[in-house]
Amino acid sequence: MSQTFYRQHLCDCTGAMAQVGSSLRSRFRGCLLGALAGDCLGCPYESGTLLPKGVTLMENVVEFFQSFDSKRGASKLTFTDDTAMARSVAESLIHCKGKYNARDMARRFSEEYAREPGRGYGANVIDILPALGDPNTEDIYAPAKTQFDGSGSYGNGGAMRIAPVGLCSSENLERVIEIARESSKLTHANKLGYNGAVLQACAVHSALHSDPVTFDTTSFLDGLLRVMDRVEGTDDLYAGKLREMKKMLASDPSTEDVAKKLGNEIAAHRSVPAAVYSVLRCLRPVQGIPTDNRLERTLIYAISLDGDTDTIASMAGAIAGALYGREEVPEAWLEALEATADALRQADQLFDIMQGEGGRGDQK
Ligand code: F2R
Ligand code: MG
Ligand code: MG
Repeated sequence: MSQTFYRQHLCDCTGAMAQVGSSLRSRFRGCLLGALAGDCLGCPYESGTLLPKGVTLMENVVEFFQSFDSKRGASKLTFTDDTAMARSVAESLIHCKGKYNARDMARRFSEEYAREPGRGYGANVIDILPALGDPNTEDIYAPAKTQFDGSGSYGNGGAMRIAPVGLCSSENLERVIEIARESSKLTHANKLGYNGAVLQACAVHSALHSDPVTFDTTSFLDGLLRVMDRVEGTDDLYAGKLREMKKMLASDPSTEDVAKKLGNEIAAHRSVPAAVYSVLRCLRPVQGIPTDNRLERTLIYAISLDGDTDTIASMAGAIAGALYGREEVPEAWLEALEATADALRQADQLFDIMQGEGGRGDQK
């Protein structure tokens, strides 16, 4: 099933697979560094920004990116819950040799939160994180099902942390979908929440195995559409947004209109599509963003959508980093951001595990 499914649903739509070992390692690094950078650089804008009169948000973000290097000095730009949880996902996958172990991952979420509760976690998820580390919790998926009177959270907390799952199978997309869905359900039992994570993980996975030179936007979106049509069944929420994106990429609306159409909020269905769109729009130059670096352009654009800036930029950074690789990450970021060494280590360990499985990573 695995390779056939992959080829039918994604690979044949996204150009030749990236087969070269060193370049694939670079993409693993680019993915985790891109996610970290989006979180750290988007964080100062998450709670809204008081803009000087006559200055647009995009102008302000461009200025921030151009000047943070010289302004930072010794203090690092810190990460938030997005990275705190993504690091736990990565660490669990590494510890379990690329396999998903629900209890191990849940315990890591809980311990990470207990260690540093002030990383800006979602207001409701914190109610269940302690139970995820309690060995007396019989059904590890049960706490999430109690959220919001039993409807479960549709926050973007499942999607914001899912990038390592997109890296964890070389050809088996079915496995990526399953781990994304199941691991999100540890905290997000609402289908909008976990399906957002599925879309984000598949976008990372597809970008990882696409050739940035021959990248075809329509094929990339068609691949994701096939997945989401199947995953969502009769719902047409994420699939509908992907279809809408095709039209938007042709008409090129303002960032304000993109935020209205695709969202920029804390809900998964109002933020994951905006992240995917940011990557695709920034394949080509954007008026007002004066950089040739496509990863940097993507983060500036994603933050300029306003709203849940750390999370939308982090998700966009993960996808763009997987596509462009470590080479697109400015050296200044490595100096300025917290925990870049951890991101590099985790990327390398995940890469080595996937290579150790003969590049298959197929077994559960
Ligand atoms: N929490 C934040 N930002 C708030 C400001 C942080 C501030 N800077 C600080 O430092 O304190 N950001 C982080 O939260 C988002 C991820 O949230 P997650 O993990 O999904 O949490 P939760 O609690 O499950 O959901 C978040 C909110 O979504 C609404 N919601 C979810 N499901 C709902 C449902 N079924 N019905 C109604 N509302 C629902 C609620 O308002 C939840 O509190 C990321 O942005 C991350 O950066
Ligand atoms: Mg955050
Ligand atoms: Mg956020």
